[in-house]
Amino acid sequence: MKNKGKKQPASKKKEEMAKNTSNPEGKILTTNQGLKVNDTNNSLKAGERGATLLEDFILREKIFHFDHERIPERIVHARGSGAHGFFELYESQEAITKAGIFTDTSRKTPVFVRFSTVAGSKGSADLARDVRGFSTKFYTEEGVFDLVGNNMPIFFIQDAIKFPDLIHSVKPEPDREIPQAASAHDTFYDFISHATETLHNQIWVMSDRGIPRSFRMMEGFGIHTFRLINQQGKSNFVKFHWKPKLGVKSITWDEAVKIHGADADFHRRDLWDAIEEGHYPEWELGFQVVPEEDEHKFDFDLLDPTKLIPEEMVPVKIVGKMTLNRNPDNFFAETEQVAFHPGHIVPGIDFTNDPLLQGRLFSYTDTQLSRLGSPNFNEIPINRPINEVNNNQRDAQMRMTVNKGKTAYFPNSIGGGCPHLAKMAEGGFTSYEERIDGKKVRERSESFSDHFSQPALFYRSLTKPEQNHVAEAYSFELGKCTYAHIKQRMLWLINQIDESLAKKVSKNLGLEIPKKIDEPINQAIGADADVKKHQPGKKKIYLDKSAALSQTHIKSDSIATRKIAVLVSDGFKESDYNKIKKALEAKGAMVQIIATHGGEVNCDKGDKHPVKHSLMTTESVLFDAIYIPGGKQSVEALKKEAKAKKFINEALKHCKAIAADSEGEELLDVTYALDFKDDEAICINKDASVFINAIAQHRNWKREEAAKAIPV
Ligand code: HDE
Repeated sequence: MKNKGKKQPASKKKEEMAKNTSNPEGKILTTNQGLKVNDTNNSLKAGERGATLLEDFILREKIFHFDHERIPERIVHARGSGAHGFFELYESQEAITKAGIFTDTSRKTPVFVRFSTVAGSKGSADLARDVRGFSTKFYTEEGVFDLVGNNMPIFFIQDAIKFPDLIHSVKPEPDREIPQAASAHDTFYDFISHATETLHNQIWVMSDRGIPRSFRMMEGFGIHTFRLINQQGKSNFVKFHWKPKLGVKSITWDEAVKIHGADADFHRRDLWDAIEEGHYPEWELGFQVVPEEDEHKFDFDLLDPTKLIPEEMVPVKIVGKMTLNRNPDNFFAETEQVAFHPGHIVPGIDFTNDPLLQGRLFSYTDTQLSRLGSPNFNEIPINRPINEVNNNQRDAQMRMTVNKGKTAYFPNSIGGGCPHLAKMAEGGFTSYEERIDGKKVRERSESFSDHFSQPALFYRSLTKPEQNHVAEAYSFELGKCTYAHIKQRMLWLINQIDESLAKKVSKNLGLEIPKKIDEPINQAIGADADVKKHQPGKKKIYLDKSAALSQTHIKSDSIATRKIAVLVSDGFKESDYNKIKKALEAKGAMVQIIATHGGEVNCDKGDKHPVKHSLMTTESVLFDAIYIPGGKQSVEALKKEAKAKKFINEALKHCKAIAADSEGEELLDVTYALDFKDDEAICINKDASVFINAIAQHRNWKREEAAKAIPV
């Protein structure tokens, strides 16, 4: 691995954590009390075959610690993967914010990022159709700033008080604890269909965004409108965006289902391997800035987290770049114990009254008490800021800091008044002075009531293949529901978003789209009132299409880190292989030999090449493209292997690029590829550049309809 042993750039956070980092190299085994141990395999017994003695403190300590190794998993976003890196600013943004990370271009701010799925447990598979969490901890000179976002720019609900209901509905059904990490079940759609504000986020989850190819190929969004405050105290509204350098790429549902079995850790492995290989993923940070005076100029409310600001209305201004370049040393200590909080902000950034954000400000500290067990979770190395912490908070379980002195209160004279208050010139934080004038009410603003315009805009903005995937996703998810009235209610709602979409889904479900929904139960529980308030009459078209909503919008010609399977057996033509390998690796792709057997495989020149996987131990869905070099003997052996043909047929069905040279073509001729010879991503005896271009396109969706007939 290229990155192994490679000296990492200095990071203040790495240095700061070093005092808690332990390396066993050359060390003697001890107990937790520092006692050197000379036998950790045999307990203390009364005679060789005798009973174990209670006295054995070494045994007791080892088992005691083991018994308590687990902590509660996160109630949401339990399954995740993290990495370290840094953020660099392109140009000072001092006109709109005084935050040091956004004004000082000389800084290289350390970051720790955790990506996650939402619904599944800690051990669930990575490829669930779900929202992905995208949380970034910036260790700034002025304290920790957490940007706790998702890979979709909007959220399901408008008010934090509905969050427990949303999550209870999507989690496994409580009587049978089924299904794991899946939204395709009755309780979720029961909830969704009665809370129409969810429909926007829901249609994003049904799109390709719900099953990313890689964490490295996802956008990230802060979702809520935040504030940026400049040195003069002026506030502007802002939405945060992360744009991946590798473009936004997804996989198909059929692949996801198969990857679940072939490699449940697909995303985690992908991130880890890319960083180990030195292919550091990068994202650019962008701001969508809205001056305060423009707050009410939109057809939607900026405080409503179920709405995005189309990039055509407010462009995203790119301000800097984040690079992830270091894997954690210890998953538990870092990725599991990291505690994010949207309330961790620094001077120059502030909140708005978005009622979802306001509720989150309570939840994220509270949850750490049950998860990490103590209000001292901020002292855990991964959570510590790189600047000093001084205050009068004391004690509690697992306190690490040894505070000196007599005073733990303010104001004091005995302790010289310390720690003293920060003056504004010293970077003291003050909240933005927002004028608030209103009645105390338990209500939702009328300006939050349009639930259909933006899901409709999203669907209109997708390309045809993307739209088809949405229809298929709804058909699958609703097809898994067992209550007809829930499916019908969903059909009725989808019809309000887009009639052509509803027609496709209704055909697949074998159910009519209802003209109206009239269920006595909904009247009884008051749910109808909510839906009736949001009839399609409210649908507005303030923009025909927003190009940025289609994930084809962020272009990337890079094939860096794409995995290419080279199918061979003994006797393969080395000159074909070398030519393609050289060209692909020059562009950063990962080329792996998949052979009819493990160990080493002989080429036609007699040289031995190491086999990455035998056909038995891997699957087509784990690769982005396939190459078959010539060599009569090799191709004849592959033709006899059913798995080799399945490998090709699956890649074909999933619209991937396939290339073959010389006799390699004969293998394609015994697969369904024979019917796709004119396909632009099937490259037979073509220059490597044609294959590279086909891989960069990610998928040839033009093949999709015809490829559906391939029975794999
Ligand atoms: Fe979270 N969310 N959330 N959430 N969330 C948590 O905090 C919560 C919301 C998000 O990698 C929990 O430390 C409430 C929106 C991410 O460690 C918890 C509401 C967005 C992560 C919590 C929301 C998110 C979490 C569970 C409704 C996108 C993973 C563990 C008001 C902007 C962080 C934890 C990580 C985690 C509560 C809504 C993103 C329980 C009450 C909106 C990426 O505190």
